[in-house]
Amino acid sequence: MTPAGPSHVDPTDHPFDAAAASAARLAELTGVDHHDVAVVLGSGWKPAADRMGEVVAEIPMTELGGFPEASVAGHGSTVRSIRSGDRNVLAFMGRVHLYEGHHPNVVAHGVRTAVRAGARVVVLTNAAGGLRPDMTVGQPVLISDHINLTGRTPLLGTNDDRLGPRFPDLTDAYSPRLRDLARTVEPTLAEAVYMGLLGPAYETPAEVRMVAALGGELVGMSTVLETIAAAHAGAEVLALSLVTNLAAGLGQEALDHEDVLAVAATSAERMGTLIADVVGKI
Ligand code: 8IG
Repeated sequence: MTPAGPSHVDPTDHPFDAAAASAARLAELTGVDHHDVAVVLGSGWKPAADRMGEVVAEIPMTELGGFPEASVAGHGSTVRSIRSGDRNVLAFMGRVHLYEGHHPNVVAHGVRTAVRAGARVVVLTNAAGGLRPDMTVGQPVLISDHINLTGRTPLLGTNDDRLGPRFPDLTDAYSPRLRDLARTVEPTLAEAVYMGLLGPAYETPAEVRMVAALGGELVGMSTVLETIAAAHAGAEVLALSLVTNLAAGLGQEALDHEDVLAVAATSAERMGTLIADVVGKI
């Protein structure tokens, strides 16, 4: 589980220095000296990257240092530098999850790298299970807040003040300004509270009832640590979930990752347009 890469700075113990090294390497490899907006594309959102503008450079994430080698051979994630209007967008075509066994600082490394590269806005996307009765499969939902039930945080350990404060305020972690802006693109966008769990098993029906009792409206296995890292660093976050299934016990069928991917593929075009339009207005 040791993150590999040319920077040889390990985000686990040195998150700031690792992010600074990766940001420097990013500038070197892309020829783009700063990025304004970062977008993390989760399951089903990758086609969105093709609609955000002109691809200036695309490189394997492992080239930046601090990112783990791909767990599936030949499926290493890349990062794109995209010119969108007068802005430079850094699009991560995939992410690192806690359930893969990585340290929270490795999960947060992409966001921290983007912030070091200049990004003041971080757009996080994911696929999630929906709990609310009005939610339908294939629907995009804005995350208004989260409950971090992973039991982890990228702020664990001695705080490095260069990253952010010891005790960051998360009240407006999911930027009200950016949520309003997203609704100017798509006025029908619903909002929900996302509960982040470790995974990788989907919940039991009893756990889904627990999530609902605690105020969770979406369930997923990503995003919350990235949001904490971004907010800690003073960046604004916009987060979007694609509801790819109803949470366990609420739908008719057993949960299957293939179905999740199929829903995501069907929604890709709409999600791509949505995210591209939002990024264009940021
Ligand atoms: I896609 O139902 C997707 N990711 N925890 N539960 C959790 N994560 C998910 C789910 C789900 N669907």
